[in-house]
Amino acid sequence: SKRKKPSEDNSNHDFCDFLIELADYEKNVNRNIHKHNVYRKAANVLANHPTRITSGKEAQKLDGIGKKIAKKIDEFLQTGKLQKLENIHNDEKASVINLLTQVSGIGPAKARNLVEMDIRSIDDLRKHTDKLTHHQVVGLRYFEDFQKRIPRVEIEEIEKIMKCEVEKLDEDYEITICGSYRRGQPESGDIDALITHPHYTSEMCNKQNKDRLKTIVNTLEKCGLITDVLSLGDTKFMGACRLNEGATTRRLDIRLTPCDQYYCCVLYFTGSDIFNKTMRAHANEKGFTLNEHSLRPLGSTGVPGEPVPISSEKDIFDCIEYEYREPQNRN
Ligand code: DCP
Ligand code: MG
Ligand code: MN
Repeated sequence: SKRKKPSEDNSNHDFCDFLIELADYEKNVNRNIHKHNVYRKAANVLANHPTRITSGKEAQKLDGIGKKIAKKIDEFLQTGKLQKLENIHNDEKASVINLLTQVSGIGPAKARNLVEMDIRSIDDLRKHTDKLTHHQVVGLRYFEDFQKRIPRVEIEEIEKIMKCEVEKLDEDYEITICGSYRRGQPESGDIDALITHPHYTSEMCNKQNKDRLKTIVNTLEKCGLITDVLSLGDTKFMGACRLNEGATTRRLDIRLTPCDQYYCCVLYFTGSDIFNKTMRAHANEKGFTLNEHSLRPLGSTGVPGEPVPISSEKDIFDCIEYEYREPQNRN
């Protein structure tokens, strides 16, 4: 999902808030992914720090916080604000670009494009849907709904319906809700469902498997859970769903994974994205390459070998000598 809200129960949440705002600005307005990642990483480190940081100097001792961010922390502690952010807030064009990127399907380039066509608000955009893709039109239709966080209990209810409906197709399907929900967060931005089946392996690629996800999505549409399709491939679905007719419409992502790739996929899809980056970098240092499909050794030439056989998430950690972390400790 697009809105990443740091947990408000950490002792450094005000620093996290401004760092995330700066991160969003770098990505959405400046299109500087490097700076975006630096700010996100810093916010993440502070969010996981057990005690209140009282100076930039103290912050700089933490992994992922450099001189420039330390200086911002000092400015914030001394003045209660950041001049850089004040300037950004006063920049109308930047603010609108940032707002438009909150619509599902609208990226930084499209947002800038729309602003250049004189679109200044969500209401303006609603008068110009001819300039949007299907994904963006649906994103705009549910703009308010998609901004709302999803409580765990609602995800549990949606999971029950999914399991019940998919079981009717084939009782061997396994569904795991991943993402921030699996990491134990009290609320999520969207629902990330991973589906696997014992007869679906990466070696087979026949007609029956090609239609598996489409058949699942079809069933979930028929029962009224899925309301809209944003995109649908053989292994990846993006769309919208709702618990019942009066309920808030939610973003739903589904991934279908072969059973031999299940653990790498569950690890990937559980995240967080920052955790994935860190773990993949560690895998590289240990001479492996890790992605959502497999863990493979890198030969001396850097060419990946055959996938390591994996039968649990912990196997992946063990193999690259990374201390195991439960999902709730992967935030
Ligand atoms: N993911 C990743 N890198 C990305 C995007 C996603 O590694 N660029 C992985 C890790 C995420 C998972 O996919 O945890 C699900 O992506 P989401 O965008 O749904 O993120 P979360 O579920 O973690 O948070 P939210 O509550 O905002 O949905
Ligand atoms: Mg999610
Ligand atoms: Mn998602």
